[in-house]
Amino acid sequence: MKDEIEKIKVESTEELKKIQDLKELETFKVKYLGKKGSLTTILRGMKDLSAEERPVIGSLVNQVRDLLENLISEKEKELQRKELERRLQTENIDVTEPGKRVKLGSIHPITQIINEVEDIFLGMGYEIADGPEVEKTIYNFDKLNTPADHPARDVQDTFYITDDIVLRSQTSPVQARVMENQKPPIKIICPGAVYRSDAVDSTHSPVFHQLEGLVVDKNISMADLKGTLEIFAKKCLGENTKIRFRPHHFPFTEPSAEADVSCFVCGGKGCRVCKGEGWIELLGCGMVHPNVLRNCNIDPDVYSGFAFGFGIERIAMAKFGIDDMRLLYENDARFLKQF
Ligand code: 2NL
Repeated sequence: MKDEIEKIKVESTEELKKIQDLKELETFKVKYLGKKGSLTTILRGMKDLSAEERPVIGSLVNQVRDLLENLISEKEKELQRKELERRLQTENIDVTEPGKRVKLGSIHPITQIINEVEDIFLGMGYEIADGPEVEKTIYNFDKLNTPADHPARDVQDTFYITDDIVLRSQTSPVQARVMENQKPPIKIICPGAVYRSDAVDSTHSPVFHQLEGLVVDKNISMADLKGTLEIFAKKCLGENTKIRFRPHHFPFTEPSAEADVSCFVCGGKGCRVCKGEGWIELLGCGMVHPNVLRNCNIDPDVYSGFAFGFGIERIAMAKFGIDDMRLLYENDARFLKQF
């Protein structure tokens, strides 16, 4: 049995020298020291030895096992070092290689129009106001002089969350909130997403964008409204743009009007963009209804105001010559990068 152990010692140390990688080393470990390994088998066979032989053989096996364990651990460190060196040599990164160019996106046409209109009104001393898109009916309708039986409140047109919470159908509730919380003078614009229960087609989307403006102060008149919107139209669509006002009705303004601008493509002669009319409908506007002022704790005998509102998509489509609104929401880079 001594010879057998000696043989295992010589053979295994020779074999270990030839091992090249960690996987081979693991196989080696199992072969000699594993549950069914040759040294373990010898230890198991010791029960058949005499009482004199047993301690001698036992200590011999232990010596060889200790030796192998030490050699294996050294070999393991050596192989790990070699593996690290190999990886450091092969996995090096050429930091001088040019990087992959990240494609730059472009500003969405809707955002471009919002930015442009914001700049025009900021230049006239307006502030930008923001508010919730999930809104109480009292702000979306009641305070804006749109009573419970008004057709605009129909569930057919508005997305109701509960009986008294809706997805805002206009940005005016933001203005009602500002009037409640701030004393005049008020000069604000409110851009943002609004929601209406419309079927999708080339000119309708259940989510679109509006920009409304509001001025409240002492002695604000229809002349201020007309002057302001004329300057806006010229700055937005070109200095030669003319503007005209037609009587209209909105529940939150009195009097109310719609404003058209001379076609910025043909200058008024009539073309495809203005459908031969020479004029393009731009926005709705009017003098803030006294009931609206009162509902927002502003005394209509002291203060007056004007307000206006328009759809951003309509302006973007007219300005960029886009004939289908759906293109604005599909996020197709081939379309968007043209603007
Ligand atoms: C349109 C017309 C309009 C307003 C919006 C407004 C807001 C307050 C008080 C009074 Cl808080 N008026 N906003 C007024 C007239 C017209 O929008 O066609 N929008 C797309």
